[in-house]
Amino acid sequence: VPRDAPAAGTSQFVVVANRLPVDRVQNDDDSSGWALSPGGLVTALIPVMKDHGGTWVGWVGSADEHIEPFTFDGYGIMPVDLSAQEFNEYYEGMSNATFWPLYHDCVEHPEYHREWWDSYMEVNQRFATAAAEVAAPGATVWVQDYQLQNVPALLRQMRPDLKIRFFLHIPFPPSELFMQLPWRYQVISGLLGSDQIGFQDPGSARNFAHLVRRLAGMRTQGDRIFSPDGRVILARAYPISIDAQEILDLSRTPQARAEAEQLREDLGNPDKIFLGVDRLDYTKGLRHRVRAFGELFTSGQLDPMRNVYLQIATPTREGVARYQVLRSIIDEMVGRINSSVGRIGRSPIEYRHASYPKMALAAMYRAADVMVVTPLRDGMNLVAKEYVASHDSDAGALVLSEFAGASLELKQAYMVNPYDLNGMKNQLLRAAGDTHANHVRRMRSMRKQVFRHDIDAWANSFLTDLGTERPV
Ligand code: ADQ
Repeated sequence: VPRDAPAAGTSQFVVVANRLPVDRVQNDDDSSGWALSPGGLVTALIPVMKDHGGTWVGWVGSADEHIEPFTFDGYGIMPVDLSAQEFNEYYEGMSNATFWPLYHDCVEHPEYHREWWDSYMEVNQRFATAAAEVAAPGATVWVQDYQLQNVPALLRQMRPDLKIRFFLHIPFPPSELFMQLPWRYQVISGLLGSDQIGFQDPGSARNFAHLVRRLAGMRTQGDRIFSPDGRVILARAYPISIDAQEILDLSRTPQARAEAEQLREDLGNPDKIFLGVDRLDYTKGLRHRVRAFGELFTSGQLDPMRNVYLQIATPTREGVARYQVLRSIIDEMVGRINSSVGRIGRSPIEYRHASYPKMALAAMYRAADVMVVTPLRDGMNLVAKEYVASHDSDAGALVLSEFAGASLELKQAYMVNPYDLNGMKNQLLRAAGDTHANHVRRMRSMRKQVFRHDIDAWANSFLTDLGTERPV
C-alpha cells in the first residue's frame, strides 16, 4: 500500500460509481499522472468530498489492470479492478445490453444472460466491499446508477451502521416492463438496502414504489417505504442539473464567441443552424430525427441551401453490437440524404462522430439557432439544459422530446413526440420560424429554471433530504 493511500475506515463521505472521477494523463516527462475528468456529477461532489474527508470508489476504465488506492487533491481514490471478462459481462453485457434498454422503455430488446447476472453480482460485491473498507463508522455512502443497484443491500449486510443513499441517473421503468427481468426480486431487494433512493422524475419513483408493493410486499405511503426491519426508506425524485454558471461563463468567453462565428462561416452562413449533440445511443432518437430532417430537406420545406443541420454524435459503447449497427444506419441515412439534396460543397446535414472539448461545445450551443433534443426516452438530458444555460441575451430555440426528464422542467421548449414524424417536422419549422419575441420569452423562463435548480442545488437537496437526519 503506497504511503499516501487513504486510511481504511476513516472516510465520512464515500461515493461509489462505476467510473472514478479521474482519468490518467501523460505528463511532459512521459510519466503518467491523474487529472479530474470533466462532468457535472464530479464537479458537484468534489467540494463535498474535500469538506468531509471523502473517498471515491470506482473503476479506472481499463480492464485487467490493478491500481493501488491513492490520494488526489485532498480526497481518496479507491480503484476497483475489472477483468476483461467482467468488462464484457458486467459492464457491456448486464449493464448496457440488459438494464440500459430495459430501463429505457425497451426501445431495443434487453438480453438476459445468467452469466452476465452472476458477473454483475460479483462486481457489485467487490464495489460494496471496497466501500465498506474505507467508510468511517456511521459514514454516508452515496451509490450511483444502474451498474451498481445491488451495492446498497450488499453494503448494508457488512455495515449496517452506514447511511446508504442511491441515485439512478436513468428512468425506472413501469412494472409491466420491469417484470421481464429474471432477477427482478434481487434488484428490488438490492436497492432497498438504501436509506434513500433518488430518481430523475416522479414517474420513476412511482414505478419503483409500485414494484416494491408488488414484489416485496412492503407498505408505502407517498415517497416513504416501510421495510419489515423497521427502516423507513425515502424514494423520490431529485432531477439532476448542470453547473449553469460555468457553462454561461464559458459561452461568453472571446474564444467561444470567435469559434461560434467561425463555425457559422464554415457552415456557409446559413439562415438557420439546427444542432443535435448526443452520445450515439439508440435511446437518443437519432434515426427519427435524421429522417425528419431528410424529409424536410427533400420536400424543400427547409431549403437545403439556406439551412444546416449539424449533428454531433459522441462515440460510445462501441463494443456493444447494437451500437455498431446504429452507427452504420445513421452513416447510411446521412449519406443518402446528402447525396440527393444540396449540391457539391454544400451538405444540408453536417454529421460528426467525435468527442469535442467543452469550449467547442459551448461555441456550437452559441451558434445554434435551434437545438434539437429528441430522445425516445432519457432520464434527464443535460444537453438541453446546457443549451439553455449558454444563451443569455441572444435567443435561440429548444426543440425537446416529451420523453426526456428535462421536459418536466423546461416547459417552454417546443415539445415533440419523436415517434410522430409529422408532428416533429412541424415543431422544427415552428421553432425555426417563430418570432424573436417568442424565442426570448421562452428562453428567459427556461433560463430561470436552470439557474435556480443547478447542480449544487441538486446535490444539496439530495444530501440533506433524510427528514430529521443530519446532513451528509
Ligand atoms: P447521458 O445519456 O450521457 O447521461 P446527457 O444527460 O445528455 O446524456 O449528458 C451528456 C453529457 O456529455 C453532456 O454534458 C454533454 O455536454 C456531453 N457530451 C455529449 N456529446 C459530447 C461530445 N461530442 N463531446 C463532448 N461532450 C459531449 C445519463 C442519462 C441522462 C442524464 C445524465 C445525468 O442518460 O438522462 O441526464 O446521465 O444524470
